[in-house]
Amino acid sequence: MSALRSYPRFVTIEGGEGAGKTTVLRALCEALQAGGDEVVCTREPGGTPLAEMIRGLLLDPGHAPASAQTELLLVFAARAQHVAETIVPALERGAWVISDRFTDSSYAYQGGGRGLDAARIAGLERDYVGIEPALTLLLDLGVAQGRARARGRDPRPDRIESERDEFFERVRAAFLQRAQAHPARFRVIDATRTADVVAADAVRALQTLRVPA
Ligand code: T5A
Repeated sequence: MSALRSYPRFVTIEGGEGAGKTTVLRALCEALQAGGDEVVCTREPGGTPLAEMIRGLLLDPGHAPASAQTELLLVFAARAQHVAETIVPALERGAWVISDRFTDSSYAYQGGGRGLDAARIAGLERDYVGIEPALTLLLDLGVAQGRARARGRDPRPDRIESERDEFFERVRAAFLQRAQAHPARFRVIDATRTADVVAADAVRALQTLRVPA
């Protein structure tokens, strides 16, 4: 049995660079708000003032290179604050929480990308996070296509975006492995299609969730 508490209104969006997560986040939040539900739309690293400051440290190209361990601890420091200050209070009052990235990103980037041991990440998840989403939408597309989209949005790469293609191939493989290992929680969405089609798929997946009234 999982040591993590699963909340039925907690949904995460995952994927590599430029996969379209922000675009899907907007579509899900609008769909829930149109139904009159309270929804907290958030992101990682970030989602609180302190966690957004940690995001700045993590992504600032001027801080390269951080050791893989430092990077892991920083993403979990930001996540611990995000969970305590934003996510759990919202879920406890019955709101939806939709997060652009969560712990699966650490398994993919720090585990797959940087090569850190998944057991170590699982220990931090158990000790400092303690919760998991009911639904994770993994937007999957090739590395070259994703990087081209991300560059189209902002041509200046941040510290992690400056990594080589091989790094992002390992990230993608790790995400797909996570999806395979947790089939009840994950839906893999083909993100090569147009933004509208991808968003519609994501909204349909959300509608399959069983939530208490
Ligand atoms: N990180 C994060 C870790 O290493 N460990 C962790 O534990 C966590 C939580 C920041 C970085 O932090 C790392 C991973 C990241 O490197 P981020 O801000 O989520 O995370 O970084 P990105 O993945 O770089 O976010 P992007 O904003 O680049 O990508 P999105 O959100 O996936 O894509 P989006 O929606 O902004 O779209 C990008 C562009 O493509 C277009 C959009 O209009 C936009 O211009 N687009 C499409 N075009 C064609 N077809 C579609 N279907 C499209 N969907 C969007």
